[in-house]
Amino acid sequence: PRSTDDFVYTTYHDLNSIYSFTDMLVAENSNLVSKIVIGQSYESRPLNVLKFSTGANRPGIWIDTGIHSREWITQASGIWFAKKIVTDYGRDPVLTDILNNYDIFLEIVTNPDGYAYTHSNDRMWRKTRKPNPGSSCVGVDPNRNWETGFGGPGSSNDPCSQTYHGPSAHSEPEIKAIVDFVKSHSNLKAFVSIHSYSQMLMYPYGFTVNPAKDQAELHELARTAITELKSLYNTAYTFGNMITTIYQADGVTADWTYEQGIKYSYTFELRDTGHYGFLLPADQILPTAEETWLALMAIMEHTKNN
Ligand code: ING
Ligand code: ZN
Repeated sequence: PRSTDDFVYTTYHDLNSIYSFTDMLVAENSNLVSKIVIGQSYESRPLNVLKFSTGANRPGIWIDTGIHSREWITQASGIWFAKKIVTDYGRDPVLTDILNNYDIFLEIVTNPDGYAYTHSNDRMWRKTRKPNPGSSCVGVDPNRNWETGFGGPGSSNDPCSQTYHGPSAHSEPEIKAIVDFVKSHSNLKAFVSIHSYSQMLMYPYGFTVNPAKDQAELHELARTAITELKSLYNTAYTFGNMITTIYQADGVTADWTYEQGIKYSYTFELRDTGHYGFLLPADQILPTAEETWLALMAIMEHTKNN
């Protein structure tokens, strides 16, 4: 494709194709979108974040997809969200109002080494691709590598486990780059990390059963968001705090971002509930992205109004 209008949103794309999509989107919309490189992956790939901004010194909303590389519906949805934002700005009054007050940051390929590996070697690769000294097993679970609850029982000490937490908190360059970005930005108001699959919308905590101090508000906003999502194609989501909705998970993204003071810290698990699992057919990309966008809009609108 020579423009993002020609780009095919209804198939899965490899890493280079996503990088070229990103560059085209920035070139076509340079007044609205820029590319920030927040760091490099272990294998030296750029960690690209799209910044959608219409003015200086705005608070921010963060969205990431693809932190687990095999969850292909999430990167595909992220691509569609990026195009949706540039299409709707100036047309959809709610999104326009959001972008006139907030910057949106979108990291589409949060684990690029893993994503490349899902194309070249192993479609089911989840973790990073950093070797583990003393083990023949490669990689750390990037959703167990965060400082909050790091090393707890909802993660593994075993480098061969899919939930290996890594040698220390923020040991993975892909995570450290986000940590540094969040701290230096210091004014993010919402942080949404997108996974698949299970059709869930969750808020902190994953590491403790103690309720988050904003639990009541986070719960009601989650209910609103999944009601919006369901209105499009009748897709049913469950919602609640992570530890009761899915299971105890220690060192996860949303617990750390919440503890940094980002009240609207959420994690999605997109389609489906297990029939196709990570191998969701490409004909579900468009409906999944569209319905998820409605939930994201509900979260962003609430963030703007609070
Ligand atoms: N599942 C998530 C995992 O990392 C999760 C579930 C997400 C737990 C967020 C806690 C917080 O285990 C997948 N599919 O990645
Ligand atoms: Zn995941």
